[in-house]
Amino acid sequence: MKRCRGLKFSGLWLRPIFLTAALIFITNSNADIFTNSFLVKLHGDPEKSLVDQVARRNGFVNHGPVLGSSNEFHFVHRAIPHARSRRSISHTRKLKSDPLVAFAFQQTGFKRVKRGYKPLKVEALVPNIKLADNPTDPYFPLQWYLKNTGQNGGKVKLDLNVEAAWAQGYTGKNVTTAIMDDGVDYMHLDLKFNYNALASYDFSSNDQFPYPRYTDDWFNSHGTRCAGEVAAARDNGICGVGVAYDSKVAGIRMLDQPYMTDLIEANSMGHEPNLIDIYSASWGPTDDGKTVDGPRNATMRAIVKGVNEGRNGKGNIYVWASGDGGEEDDCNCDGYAASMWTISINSAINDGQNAHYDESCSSTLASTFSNGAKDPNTGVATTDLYGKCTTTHSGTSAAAPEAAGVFALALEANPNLTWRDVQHLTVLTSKRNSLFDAKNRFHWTMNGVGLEFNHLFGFGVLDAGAMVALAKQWKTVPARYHCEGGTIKQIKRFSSKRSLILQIKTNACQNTETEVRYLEHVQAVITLNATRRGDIELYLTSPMKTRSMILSKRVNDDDHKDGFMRWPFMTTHTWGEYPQGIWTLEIKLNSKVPQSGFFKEWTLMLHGPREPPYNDLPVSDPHSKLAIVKKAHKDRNKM
Ligand SMILES: *[C@@H]1O[C@H](CO)[C@@H](O)[C@H](O)[C@H]1NC(C)=O
Ligand SMILES: *[C@@H]1O[C@H](CO)[C@@H](O)[C@H](O)[C@H]1NC(C)=O
Ligand SMILES: *[C@@H]1O[C@H](CO)[C@@H](O)[C@H](O)[C@H]1NC(C)=O
Ligand SMILES: *[C@@H]1O[C@H](CO)[C@@H](O)[C@H](O)[C@H]1NC(C)=O
Ligand SMILES: [Ca+2]
Ligand SMILES: [Ca+2]
Ligand SMILES: [Ca+2]
Repeated sequence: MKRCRGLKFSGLWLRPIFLTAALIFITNSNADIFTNSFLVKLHGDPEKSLVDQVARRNGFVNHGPVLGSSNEFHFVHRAIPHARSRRSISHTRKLKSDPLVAFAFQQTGFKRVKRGYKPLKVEALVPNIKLADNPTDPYFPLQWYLKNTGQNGGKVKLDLNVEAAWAQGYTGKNVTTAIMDDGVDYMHLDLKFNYNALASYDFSSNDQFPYPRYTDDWFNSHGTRCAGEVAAARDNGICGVGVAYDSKVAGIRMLDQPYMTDLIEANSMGHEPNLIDIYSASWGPTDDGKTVDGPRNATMRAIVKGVNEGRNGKGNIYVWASGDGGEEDDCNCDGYAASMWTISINSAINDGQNAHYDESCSSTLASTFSNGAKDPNTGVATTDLYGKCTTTHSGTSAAAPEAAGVFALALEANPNLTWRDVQHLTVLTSKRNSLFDAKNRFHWTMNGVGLEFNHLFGFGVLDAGAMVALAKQWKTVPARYHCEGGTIKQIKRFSSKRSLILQIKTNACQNTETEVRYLEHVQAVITLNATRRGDIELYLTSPMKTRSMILSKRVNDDDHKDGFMRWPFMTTHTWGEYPQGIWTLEIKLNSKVPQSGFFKEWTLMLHGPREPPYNDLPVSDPHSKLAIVKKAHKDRNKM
């Protein structure tokens, strides 16, 4: 953890406790695979020719610096198999004995899966409906997520409201979204002219050309489909149109090798952070409902660096698909989706229900649209491999790029937006519309400052028209602080008969340098174990009485050893609330058979500004969320 103290989070130095919490992840099931990639640190600031020489004389190839570092490099050994079950001790030892090598660390391999891939037939269907002011692209009428006219049983106007953004003149100009995936067919005539080659790279095979690898079943069509949703060209007679059809897409190919490594993820998420504005990821740890996994060391450093330094200091926007594990999984067990630095996006289908594969969790910020209705023509229409089009792109995979497209429109409307501004805009302009839980478990609830949220959908569906309008007049939110609100460290037993209720009373670092008065994200960093991890349910209640389910029951998770080790459960539901007072954590074991467990530690981390965030923003609509929250903040300050 030696880099920890040196990490800068949003312009502020953090206490080690939080860093430890955020950086350590349980990596049990992944410890058995070793790859042929090594992280190698050299002494001093060696020139490239010297680095190459060190690599060569030890039998390696130098794949370049890690995160732009001057002394950390990615070495690959061609003679070691890509994946094996033992460490290559002799190769590591040889490297370490080189006088120029400070340390060498062989990368473990783990699984990262695409969200929503199913091998699907390509459609030849070309409808010839044309509407006056609509894009003339043949698939546009099938893009109900852009304009829902009730086609195929959908709900009229339940869409991203992009036309209202286009009408204001915003189409994504000069904004680049990177699709971190299995490649992008950049020869596709609907993508070719919006392809940003300079910002693209292939980390799966280390070259400049992230072209998808051919397979008979079109397995590697995922990235191309995502790219089309963001930036397919308008009025060219080909396929449909992207949300931000004048924006650029970069291809970052990084999912197509036998195992994922920390270095591939880190290099991808840190690639060209001043050329790339938005990174879209539609993959993550396996959605099997029993995995607890997240970004490793270098990847975590890449995200933090992107958020603090990317986009010339305004911060990169990382958009994440919340996961396809359905009811059986909880996206707070996915450290990428649950991170404060990613915007995780869930999906609704064309009539407003959640999709059956949707995961729920309290860290989801908002939703867009995907497939799942009975009518098979209600998938996501977009570009496909080799010049084709599809109508059946699917999963939360399809939802994340739609959000990336909407954020591209907002960044064109106001290039000054920081990564936090984009999250605030998302909270303030997303709509409940007619989104609902098909199973009637999760209801829309008002938080302490009048913001409506739903455990499945976050603050609702993105509204591009409203977002660009507010983006245009936006004033950057005040500085963010990180306050450790309190810690309970004590071993306490709980069981299926007896829940455990813990409370932390906090003044939110009042009268210190890190005082937080208006919440953004809240984390409960928790260590505990149980005889069955999947039966644990956790609830966090704020001083303003907003109750977040920070962990739901996961029926497949039968872990009985690891539990959670300083796991940062995150909630967005208390956004805008005042953090002072009593926070309550409720630990339940929801099981018919007797189970028990031990609580060990809970640290409450509060994040947000000290100054009221929307003071300088004019209110035009008294019923807007902005008006409601501003009034709540004002009333509070009178108290
Ligand atoms: C992260 O990497 C640094 C070196 O780059 C190392 O010193 C530290 O121990 C690592 N932390 C973890 C949690 O593995
Ligand atoms: C386009 O974006 C780049 C950074 O991504 C910026 O440096 C440049 O000024 C922008 N150009 C225009 C015309 O806005
Ligand atoms: C962006 O910031 C610059 C410099 O602070 C300012 O001049 C400009 O008006 C801002 N643009 C918008 C759209 O807010
Ligand atoms: C959980 O932790 C307690 C206290 O450290 C330990 O005694 C117990 O064996 C652990 N239980 C499980 C199921 O691992
Ligand atoms: Ca390639
Ligand atoms: Ca087109
Ligand atoms: Ca998941």
